[in-house]
Amino acid sequence: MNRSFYIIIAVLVVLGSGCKKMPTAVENSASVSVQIFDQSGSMKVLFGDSLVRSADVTIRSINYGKEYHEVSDSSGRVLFNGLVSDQYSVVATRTLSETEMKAINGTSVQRKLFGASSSIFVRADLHDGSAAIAVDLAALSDIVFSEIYACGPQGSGLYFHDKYMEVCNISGSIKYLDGLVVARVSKGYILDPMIYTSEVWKFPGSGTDYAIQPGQFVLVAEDAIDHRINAPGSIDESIADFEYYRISQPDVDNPNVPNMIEIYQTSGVDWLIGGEKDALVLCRVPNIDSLRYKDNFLTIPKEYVIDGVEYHTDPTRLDQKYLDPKIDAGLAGGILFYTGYSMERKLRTTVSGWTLEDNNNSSIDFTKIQHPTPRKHYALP
Ligand SMILES: [Ca+2]
Ligand SMILES: [Ca+2]
Ligand SMILES: [Ca+2]
Repeated sequence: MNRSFYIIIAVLVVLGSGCKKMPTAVENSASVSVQIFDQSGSMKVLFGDSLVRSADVTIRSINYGKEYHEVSDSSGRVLFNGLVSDQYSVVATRTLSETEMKAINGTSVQRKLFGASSSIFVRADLHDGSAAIAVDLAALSDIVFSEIYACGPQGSGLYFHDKYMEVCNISGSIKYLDGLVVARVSKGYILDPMIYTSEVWKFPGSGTDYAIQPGQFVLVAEDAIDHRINAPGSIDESIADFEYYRISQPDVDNPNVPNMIEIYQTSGVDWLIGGEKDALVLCRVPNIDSLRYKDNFLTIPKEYVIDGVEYHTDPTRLDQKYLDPKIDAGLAGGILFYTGYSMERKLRTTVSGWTLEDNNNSSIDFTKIQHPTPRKHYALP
């Protein structure tokens, strides 16, 4: 997924001139045509031009949350009708099969073309909106954040020790969690190649100790205990696969559950992600000792990021994002403290079963769920 080399260009061409009157058109009647162009040269090799055929294109109204999905035609174009006037985010994805990749560069390694924008404006009184999205080659993600539960349970006072993250292997083969880094993002620095992080932990293991099967959900708990004992509205996390344990603090350690390894954390008695808003990244760092401090942050090159999720109480506040939009163009969340809600990546059915949405846009990829689903998915039995 999040490789820095895809380029996002979105151009909105609105026909018509400076109309100062209020819109008079009927709502839900706007339309926008989106054309997808490939910058990688892949389509040119396969079809002789840069138009992206069979791309999955999803647009989402930023203020109303309505989503629309279409597949591009032979001219790389999709037309969305019946839209409400709003600002829209757009993501376009086109999987390149092993056969196609063999023709393109001889590798036979499945990839995808990916591009996105969060600044398409659609108005009901201006019917001829059109936009262009440029896509480029991106890696297919293998391990992603599948769920983040952070707000604390309902009806249990100010209890918040039951936070957890869950990851899923969405590739088709066995992967290993060993050494994967989880970090809290502190600062944006969109033009900086580094991410500035405050809490950095890694999975234990020396390479092949902790396998994650395709489709497996792995629970990484703040504390791997049955939280219902202390907080009736909470859940049992003694089933966790890993737990965060701060050896320097009065933290609890379930001896049956392997501990995450602390790399850098300056305060707090435990791994402590924000209850209402925060940003997390999952990184594959070749050599953890190579990471450098800058001011009070441990910096991680963006090219090491394999997934990132940002959430906020108000998911329309894209102006307040910490995380580079190339890593996560949107915001999950919409959840208040002590309401028991969680946020989980949506499921998409495929010819071979299911996968999780991964458009590098948490507004589209995640949904708010009433109850956490540790080691499971809300849409699966
Ligand atoms: Ca803990
Ligand atoms: Ca433990
Ligand atoms: Ca889950």
